[in-house]
Order: sequence, then C-alpha cells, then structure tokens
Amino acid sequence: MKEKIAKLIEQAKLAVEQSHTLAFINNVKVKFLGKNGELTQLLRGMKDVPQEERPMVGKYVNEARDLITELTEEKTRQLAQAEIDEKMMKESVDITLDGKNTERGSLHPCTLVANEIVDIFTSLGFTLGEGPEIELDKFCFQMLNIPPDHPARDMQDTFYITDDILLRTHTSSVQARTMINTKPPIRIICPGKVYRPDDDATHSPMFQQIEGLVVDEKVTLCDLKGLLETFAQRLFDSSTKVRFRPSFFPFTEPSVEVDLSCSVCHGKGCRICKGTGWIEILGAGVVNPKVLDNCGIDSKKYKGLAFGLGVERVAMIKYGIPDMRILFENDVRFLKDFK
Ligand code: FA5
Repeated sequence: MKEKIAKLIEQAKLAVEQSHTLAFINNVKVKFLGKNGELTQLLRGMKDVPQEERPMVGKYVNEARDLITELTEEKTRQLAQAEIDEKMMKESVDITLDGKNTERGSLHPCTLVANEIVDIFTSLGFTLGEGPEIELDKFCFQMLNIPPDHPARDMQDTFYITDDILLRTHTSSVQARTMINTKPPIRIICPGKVYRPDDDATHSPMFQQIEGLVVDEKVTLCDLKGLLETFAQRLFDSSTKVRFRPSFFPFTEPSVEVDLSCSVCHGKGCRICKGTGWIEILGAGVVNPKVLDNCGIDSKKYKGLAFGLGVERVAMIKYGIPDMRILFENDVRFLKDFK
C-alpha cells in the first residue's frame, strides 16, 4: 500500500508539473482528489489492509492528500497569475498615443439669441406664452383685424393647409390666443417658429419670431419705447439707441418699425447696416382697440403694447452674419464658432 501511495504521489507531481492551463490543473485535481479520484480509490482498498497497519496507512494517505492538494493549489495560483499577467501585457495602454476626442455639440446661434432675448424680458417681469405653429386663420388674421380677402393679407404670404388652417405667419397669433383666455394685466413673451413663402439672403421660409404683449390700464407708446430701449441696451450695449419709424400693421395703431443704432459701427455706417447707421429689427405698436374688443378686453379701460422681432435677423446683426441661409445649412465649421 505504501508503495502504491508513493507511486500515486509521483504521478500527481508529474501531472501538476505538466499542467499549463487552469482547465488542465482542474482535471488533475479531479483525477487525484475527486470523489472517484485515484486517492479515494486507494482509501476504498483500506479494508484489505491488516488491522494493525491501518493507522500507519491512513497517515500516509492523509499526507499524500495534503501534499497533492498543496501542489495543485499552488499550481492553480501560478496559472491564474500567469493568465492575468498575459492579459495585462496584451491590454497594455500606450499612454503616448493621442486620446479619442468626443465632439461636443453646442447651441445654435439662433437658440443662443432667442434664449438671451427671453431672459432679458423675463427679468423685466414677462412670462412665457405659446401657441401652435399650425394655426387657425381666426387667430393668425381675423381676430387681429385682418378679415378674409382684406388687402392687408398681402403683407404676409401664407402656407395654407385648408381655407381655415395655415402655418402661422407670425407669433402675433399668440396675442389673440392669450387675450381671449387671460384677464389684464398681461405681460407675455412668446418665442416660436413661423412660416412664409419667402427665400433670399434676408428672408427664410421658416424663421423664428419673438412676440411681446403688454396689456394694462395706463400704458403708452412712450412705455413701449422705454421698454425696447432697455431691451436693446441689454442685448447689445448701453450706447445702443432706438428709433421709431411710422409703419402699418392692422393689429396696432399707431404702428412702428423699430431700428437700432448699428452695434458694429455705432452709427457711422458699415456693411452690416448698409451704410445707414441703423438696423431694422422689429415691428411694434399700440394694440388696435378693435383687437382688444375682438378678444373680449374692454378697450376703453385697457391699452396694449405689442412687438414682434425676427430672431435670425438679430443673430445676423449680433454675429455679423451676411446671409441668413448660412443659419440653416448646419455646416459644422460655422456652428463650431458658437461653442
Ligand atoms: C410681423 O410679423 C408682425 N407680426 C410684428 C408685430 C408684432 C408688429 C406685434 C406689431 C405688433 P413683420 O412681417 O415685419 O411683422 O416681421 C417681423 C420681423 O420678422 C421682421 O422685422 C424681420 O426681422 C422678421 N422677418 C420677417 N420675414 C422674415 C423672413 N422671411 N425670414 C426671416 N425673418 C423675417
């Protein structure tokens, strides 16, 4: 029995030595120490050993099991470590290589400008208003004192969906929607997309407007001028001047076009202001009493001030962009400048 055990130990040593993978050493463990392994088979043969020799043989078997266990575990540790070392070698990082850069996006210049304008007005006590881009003729025109077939409709070419439904041509539709639902005092600012069949360097078929509306008991054209002057000086700089020119909108009376002194040449005349020193940025006026009455607001008690500006035009002035179409081409080389 003693010889058998000694032989088994030699076989186990050889098998451990020849193990080069974890799978192999696991098989060795099972072969010698497993339930049906060689050592267990030897133990089963103990019944044939004479009684007096059994303690001695038992001791050999235990020593053999301890030794084989130690050898296989040591080999398992070595092989596991070797596997980790090999993986580390293969995955080694060359820290001198250039890193992979993830391109970060940025806000579109029109979004930057619109956010800035909204921030200025909300800091002056205005709240946000909104309305649908697919609008009823009633809100876009009729309630704003532009009846069907009235020549004033020619001022804004329109994408009609049906006779009554259209893509809104201006955010002034939000004025009507707000006034029928809200009691004065009203102070709202409404950014949104609008649509007209226009297309050239300063006109786009889709563009953004920001509408402002104030309805209160004692408001005048002077308040409108002061409000727009404060706004313009915050958007550009404190030397910016505001000029009102008489104009016509069916929903305001009087109506004005509002020019700002050119922020690039400060009134001297340059390419951006086409040599005039002034840049037109919005239409405005005192809300026509007919519009207040159409919306259920007592025009004898309340007055309204309204204005609507084009976001792309302001972005062009602010960033010196000569052609509006660049804003819609999504050329990343251009957009990167606004990071
Ligand atoms: C209006 O749309 C009026 N609803 C503005 C208004 C509101 C007047 C409240 C009085 C009271 P107008 O059509 O002028 O007005 O457009 C206003 C601004 O939108 C223009 O000053 C211009 O900056 C911009 N705009 C007009 N058409 C286009 C276009 N096709 N592409 C880009 N911007 C445009």
